[in-house]
Amino acid sequence: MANSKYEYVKTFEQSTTLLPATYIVVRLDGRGFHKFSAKYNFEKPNDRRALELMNAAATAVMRDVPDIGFAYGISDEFSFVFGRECRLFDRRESKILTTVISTFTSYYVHLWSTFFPSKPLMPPLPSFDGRVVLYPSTQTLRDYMSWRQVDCHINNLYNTTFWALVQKGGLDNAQAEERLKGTLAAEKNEILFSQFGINYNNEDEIFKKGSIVFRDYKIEGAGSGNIVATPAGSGGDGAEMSRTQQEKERKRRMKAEIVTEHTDFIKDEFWQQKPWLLSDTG
Ligand code: DGT
Ligand code: MG
Ligand code: MG
Ligand code: MG
Ligand code: MG
Repeated sequence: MANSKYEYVKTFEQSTTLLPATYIVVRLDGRGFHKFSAKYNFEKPNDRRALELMNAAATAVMRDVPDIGFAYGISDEFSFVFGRECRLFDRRESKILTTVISTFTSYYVHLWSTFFPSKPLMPPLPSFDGRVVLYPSTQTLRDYMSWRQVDCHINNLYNTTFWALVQKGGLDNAQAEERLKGTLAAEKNEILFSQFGINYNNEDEIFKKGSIVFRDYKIEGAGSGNIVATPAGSGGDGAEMSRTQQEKERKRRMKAEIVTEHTDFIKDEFWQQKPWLLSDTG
């Protein structure tokens, strides 16, 4: 394209390049979902259809953006994790963030009617904001993940007890809030059990643990037996991959089945069983 006298305006463009060798986390969150969930009568405290819609949208994002290693969702939020060696968009922050947010939002709207067939979406339509956070080590990334899963647990125990007091215990919202003020987890468990016969341990895992979405190479490799899993976005030994290697890795990711689990990943076991999710170089 010929240069025009206007081209100089490009020099005003700025972009942030994300630090190399760090995990990239994009966390998105529904805007005003307090109101949005009320408008569509989401079940309280948890609406399974709403959570499954979030998971379906996240799965679609992972299919469209193979560089994403895995994702974790609770409530109206989802965190997408890119491996430390990820080269997507030369690690330009705005490209990565906006691609994830807009792809997720599109699929959320597109898939809405599958999960809420009798509730057509009407404006104001759902939207999501997001941020990028970098984690320099596997430990800090795992602590980030654990922070979100602990949040899921704390919120869910609170909400489950709160709504039991309101829906079954006849308290109004303010009374339920007052009843729970300052209570520890054990007390909430006790209220649930002694007052309502609910054993919190038997609540659905999707509510207690949230949803982790990842590529399951084991299932894919079960037949051929020779799938060598490498950590997300890396050459396995921390070395830069050649172009052909990168292309091969990309194809392998695109072929892998994307699965959702509701499982504890604060303990080591989950990560040990899926070594391709984390780079183990520190
Ligand atoms: P924000 O994020 O600052 O724009 O504002 P909100 O209203 O989205 O607040 P946030 O993200 O802190 O909290 C999520 C809200 O979404 C919270 O009010 C509860 C609601 N929500 C999320 N999942 C469910 C669900 O499964 N059932 C119901 N009833 N509400 C839900
Ligand atoms: Mg927010
Ligand atoms: Mg929100
Ligand atoms: Mg939220
Ligand atoms: Mg363009």
